[in-house]
Amino acid sequence: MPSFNRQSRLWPLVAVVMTVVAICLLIALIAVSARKPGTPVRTCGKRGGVSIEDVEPAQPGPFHDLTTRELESLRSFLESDPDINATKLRNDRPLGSNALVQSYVSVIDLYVPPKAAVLAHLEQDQKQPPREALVVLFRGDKSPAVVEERVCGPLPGVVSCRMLKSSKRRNPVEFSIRPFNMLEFGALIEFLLRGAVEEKLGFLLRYSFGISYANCEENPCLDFFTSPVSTSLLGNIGQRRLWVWAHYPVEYYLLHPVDFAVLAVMDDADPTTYRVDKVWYAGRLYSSMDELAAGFNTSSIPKTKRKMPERGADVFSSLHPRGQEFLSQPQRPPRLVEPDGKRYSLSHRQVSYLGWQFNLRMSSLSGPQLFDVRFRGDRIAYEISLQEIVVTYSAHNPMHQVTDVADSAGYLGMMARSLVAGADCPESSTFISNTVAGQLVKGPVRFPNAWCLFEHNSGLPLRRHMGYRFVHGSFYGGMMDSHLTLRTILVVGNYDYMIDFSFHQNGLMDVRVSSTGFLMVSPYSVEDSPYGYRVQEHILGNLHHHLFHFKVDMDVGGTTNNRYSTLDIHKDKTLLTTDPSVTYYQTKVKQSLKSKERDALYKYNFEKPVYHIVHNENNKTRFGEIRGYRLQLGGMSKQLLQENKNNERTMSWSRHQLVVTKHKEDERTSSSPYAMFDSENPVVDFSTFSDDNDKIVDEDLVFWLAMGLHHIPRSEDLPLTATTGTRLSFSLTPFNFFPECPSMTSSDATRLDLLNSDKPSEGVRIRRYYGQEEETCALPTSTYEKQVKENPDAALESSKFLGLL
Ligand SMILES: *[C@@H]1O[C@H](CO)[C@@H](O)[C@H](O)[C@H]1NC(C)=O
Ligand SMILES: *[C@@H]1O[C@H](CO)[C@@H](O)[C@H](O)[C@H]1NC(C)=O
Ligand SMILES: *[C@@H]1O[C@H](CO)[C@@H](O)[C@H](O)[C@H]1NC(C)=O
Ligand SMILES: [Cu+2]
Repeated sequence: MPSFNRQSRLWPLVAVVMTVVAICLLIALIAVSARKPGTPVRTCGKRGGVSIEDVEPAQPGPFHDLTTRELESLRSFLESDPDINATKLRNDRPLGSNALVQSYVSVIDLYVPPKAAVLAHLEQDQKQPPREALVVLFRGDKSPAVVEERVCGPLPGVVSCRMLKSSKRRNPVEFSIRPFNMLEFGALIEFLLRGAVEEKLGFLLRYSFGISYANCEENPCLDFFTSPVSTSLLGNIGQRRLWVWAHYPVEYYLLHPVDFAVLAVMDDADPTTYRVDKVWYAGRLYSSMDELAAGFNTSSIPKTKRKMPERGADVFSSLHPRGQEFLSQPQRPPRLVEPDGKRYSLSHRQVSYLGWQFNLRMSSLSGPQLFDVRFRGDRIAYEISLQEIVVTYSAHNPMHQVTDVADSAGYLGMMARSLVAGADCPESSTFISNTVAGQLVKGPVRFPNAWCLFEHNSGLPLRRHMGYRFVHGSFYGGMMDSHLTLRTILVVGNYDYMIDFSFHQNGLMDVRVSSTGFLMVSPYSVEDSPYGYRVQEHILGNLHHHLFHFKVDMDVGGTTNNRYSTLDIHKDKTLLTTDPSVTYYQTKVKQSLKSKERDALYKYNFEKPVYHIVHNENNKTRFGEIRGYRLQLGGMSKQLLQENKNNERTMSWSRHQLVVTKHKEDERTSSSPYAMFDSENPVVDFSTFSDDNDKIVDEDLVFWLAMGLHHIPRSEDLPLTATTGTRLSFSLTPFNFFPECPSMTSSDATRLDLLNSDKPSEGVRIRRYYGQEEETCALPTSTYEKQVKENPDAALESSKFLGLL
């Protein structure tokens, strides 16, 4: 290439660079001279006078979680009452497995007072109903052993613990279908794995997998995971069986199953009676450990031989970053800033935000719950709560085949902890604690980061329009969708379920669930291949179905006098208005009022589009139209299991995407912590809620929503399933409730007009109703690192984890 040519290309470039440098210098000069030397830069977010407090009140309201003081006095009562005689626990000494044959407290939760009494208190200034606790007691001391559910109160000075009575669930409950607990797992390790299994099959495990259940103190030793065998498969509610499968102790162990499992028999409360029924090894089932050992010794059976994977940062299942990063130098990702401080407040678990108000609480049994959700003074919903999380797996191998987990057996609310600022939630979040009690800890345990609350914009406009006009000139009006989100993440074994409640300025609120975490996989085999794909050398990701159930007790317009209608969109065969000789097809809307519970069992039908509306007959719009809220279902999923067979019986709520019932105190929850095992005779059978076929016109209505997704694992689910693509949601949307979009009152808006509509060239007026940004503010520094330094348990809570479930 001739040299003059190159020069002629270089010169313009040099000129551009010089100009840019000069402009930059000029800007810097202006910036320096504008700010007086020595003026400190204000930290962003320090302005604003709202109050954020997360302390326990002396007089907790009707929805407030149990306080430390209440939990402590309740514990003393349970330990001293002769009828209950709960085992005295000490924080410094773990309970031995013989605790299973004593009386002990499995979990304690607030027993929310009856709705009528709460409403009388909130609306008619009546006295607050007494606060009570629900206590789940494992009565290993009784013969036969049972689980008792008791309601204890009034708090804090408990005087009695009555047995919970409900026409829709039995109490006491069979001991065999009790939720999981750590004592049982401890006993499994001690008596079965390190005991009988190691004794009879330790040599086989070491030959096949390189390690076994021996000398776990010094050497790497096999890990284990359990799959419940529900009672419908056993035909006997009194039996308790778990498949206990072996895994390599590598981050993360569930991605390293080996082809070995034992079926543990745990019918009796006394762990010394635990025994092994069947054994699975190298793709075959054996009726006893002796049968397997004999076959192995005579080499008359297939054997398997593997080495333990390397335990390091490079293993495919670890969460250490790896591979080529795209930035040549790391740069910090975008962050959220609240330039003028927080626009929401929190006081005693009550949140207020731009017209919204709600109370939050964490049920130890079933997870997050909101109460008395209001927008601009009107109650929309009395309760919005998670009821159950289910995952049903499919497989050839016997462990995974029967794994249908109903996660409330893990006490969902206890799994809400350790949210990380700058990873799980924006750094600007308010973290909210959760205090729990039960199981193996004496004193109440406080998890500081169980929830996070933050205002953010999704980077999307809530509404906007650029109006092109021929005559009067164009204009623009719009605003970002800044909204408040309350988040919690429940870690149930391998999976992490993120649950978000979001409150938008147009009166819409939505509830989102996303799944992340590790897959539960099978050792790879040809027989398992109809159920998923081989995603790594030794594993296959099994097809499974995630299901979530929510209760939404709607009180639209602040009353308990509601109706449920669908607005059905029909095909309309009509005549062309301008030419009645022409047949014309379009669509029309027809309101269909549902009068009885059995008319309100909704199954999604692609052929019949509908809106679900809850409305109030005595409170229509000024034009006489229905006025209410719409329930938008954004996460429906078809449950394909056979109705009333196997484990499906305990998740009958998953048959319908929406069910509407009349509110009843006896129908508080659609599932129970026994659902993991109780399919032979479900303790709570949701399908019976509609059996009495109550009238649902002008009644207090409860909407039950099921969501889900089928998950066919793929290699990109390694090492973790991502939340993108797993989001499910439902929304409560005002429908004719307000005369116009409520966000019109928001000062978040921006408007553009021409200064002179006849002469666009004269310029544009930009109005930002929140005011112009003038000053610079500094990015607030993260307080998370400091919090963790002061209290390591705020982050990983490892010491507490051992004490709880
Ligand atoms: C209470 O429990 C303890 C320990 O399990 C037991 O020794 C004692 O006999 C029980 N007392 C009553 C009254 O049942
Ligand atoms: C099988 O062989 C192992 C080790 O050689 C031995 O300990 C065990 O007792 C044998 N078991 C049976 C059932 O033959
Ligand atoms: C109608 O609803 C509004 C709130 O949306 C409430 O203020 C008013 O009292 C209601 N009227 C009747 C007749 O219930
Ligand atoms: Cu999944």
